[in-house]
Amino acid sequence: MDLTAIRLSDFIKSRVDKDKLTDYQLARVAAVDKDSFILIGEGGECRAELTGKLSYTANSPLDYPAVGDWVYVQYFNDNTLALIHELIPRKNLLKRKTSGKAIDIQLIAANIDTAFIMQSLDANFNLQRLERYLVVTTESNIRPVILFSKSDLLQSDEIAGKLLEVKNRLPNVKAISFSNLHDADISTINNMLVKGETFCLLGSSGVGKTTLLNNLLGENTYKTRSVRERDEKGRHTTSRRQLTILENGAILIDTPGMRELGAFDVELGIEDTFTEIAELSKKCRFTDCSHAQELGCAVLAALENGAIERKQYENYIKIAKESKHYSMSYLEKRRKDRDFGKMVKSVTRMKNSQTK
Ligand SMILES: Nc1nc2c(ncn2[C@@H]2O[C@H](COP(=O)(O)OP(=O)(O)O)[C@@H](O)[C@H]2O)c(=O)[nH]1
Ligand SMILES: [Mg+2]
Ligand SMILES: [Zn+2]
Repeated sequence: MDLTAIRLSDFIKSRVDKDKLTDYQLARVAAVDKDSFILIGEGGECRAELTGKLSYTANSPLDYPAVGDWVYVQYFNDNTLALIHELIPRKNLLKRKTSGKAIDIQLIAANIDTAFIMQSLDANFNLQRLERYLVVTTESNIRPVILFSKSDLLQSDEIAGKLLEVKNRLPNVKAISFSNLHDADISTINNMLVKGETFCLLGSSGVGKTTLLNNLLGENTYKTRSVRERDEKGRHTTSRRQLTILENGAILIDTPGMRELGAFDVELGIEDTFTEIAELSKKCRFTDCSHAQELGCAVLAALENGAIERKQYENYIKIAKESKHYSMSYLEKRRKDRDFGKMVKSVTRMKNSQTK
């Protein structure tokens, strides 16, 4: 297979260490299932595992391969199994905080050019949640496009009203409505898929992401549902290919629905999404104004006189707080893990020196 088919973009090419290519080949991660991976590479598709060294030296979830990652691999058994030696530095990475109390990171996808942020126009429509997705994608330098699905369920004037609401609140983002039931809409989206780019589908579960992917795949290619395959022992494997090469050469990554999208350390994303508030905050009396209660706060003044929407302001405050909280707790946790690691190592050293 020609590697350009899996979009070895110039950006990634510039990060490949040519010396490593005497021992390793390049491949892209198409699916992740606990410790096992599916890769697409020159030899086509195959299962892969990590080398012991990679697992051993990894000291954060960020060091493990994600869907969309480019990796250095070695093939075995007639190219039916590969070992992943190393990650190629990422262009970007979408991640979220794992649900529950423990603060940890779950990787969503790497090396994305454009994100289709999907909401269905019925019960799922929510501007606050859109802003949250926008913060995270712009922070990662991913171009966001908003897709509102299930337009077949609403009257056209209702749809126009919702699109207007979005335009007022998020004037700089492209947003369209579509239905998975209408072929013309599917070809509109198909035309947005550029050869040579990696797109990903983001949004709550049930909004129609997988249906859209299947529609874009059309009749000529496999359907994602048929990916349930048997492993060598005849068991059904549950891992599903998440990265797909479309006929026109674009790459599309489907992601499982996300209940929480962690806004870790997303200062830039917040500024680029809440542009009005960011602009106003330059006029606050204090440069470190939190826009919560300070005197001379230009944001609070704009809120008072109705220049910014209260809902938008509240969402801004919420995401900004979370971002601070998660990045602090995450750093704290990492520091503790590291200290614990050091302690284990020094205890081991002590033991070793005692037994000598
Ligand atoms: N009415 C309507 N139903 C849709 C549309 N797109 C998807 N669905 C239905 O919504 C449900 C969830 O779709 P799915 O693609 O699995 O959503 P995902 O969880 O985002 O991948 C399925 O029952 C689909 O048939 C649409 O445009 N209109
Ligand atoms: Mg799905
Ligand atoms: Zn302020």
